[in-house]
Amino acid sequence: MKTPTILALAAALSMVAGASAADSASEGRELAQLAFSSVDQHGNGYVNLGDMETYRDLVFVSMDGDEDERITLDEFLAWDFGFAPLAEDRDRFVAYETAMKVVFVFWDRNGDGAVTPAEHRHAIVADFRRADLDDDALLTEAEFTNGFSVIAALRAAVGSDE
Ligand SMILES: [Ca+2]
Ligand SMILES: [Ca+2]
Ligand SMILES: [Ca+2]
Repeated sequence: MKTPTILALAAALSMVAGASAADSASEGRELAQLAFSSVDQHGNGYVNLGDMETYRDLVFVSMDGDEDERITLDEFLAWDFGFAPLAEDRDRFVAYETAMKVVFVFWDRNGDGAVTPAEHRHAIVADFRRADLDDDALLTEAEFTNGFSVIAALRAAVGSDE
């Protein structure tokens, strides 16, 4: 009875592994699209700076575990855009964490080891403008998923090239 059970388990595991390998190429992109739909609360396919600020404020509050209006590196690393499990699956966790630290250093403009709401807002507005390729003050899903710095950095770190 043991052998069939082990074989069945092995077959089941390889099916799971096969499925996750097939999915993983597009997972980074899907996470980016998911992030976009969270920002695009009206579901109309683009976001403006107001949508971004609403979302940014929610994200800031959810990252700020001790509610002191400052995001420390630990608080930032504890927060997950959804990329951490993907990074682990792909043995890219070091690259992922490095990307997160780089983002944090950019956000922490005065280098005091914490990101304030003003620093966070400044960074997100700058990222928005950089991603807005046609300069119409709106980000389409493509502009966001390909050009928004945090998302682009995390996608690159986990090896999502699509
Ligand atoms: Ca805090
Ligand atoms: Ca700071
Ligand atoms: Ca645009």
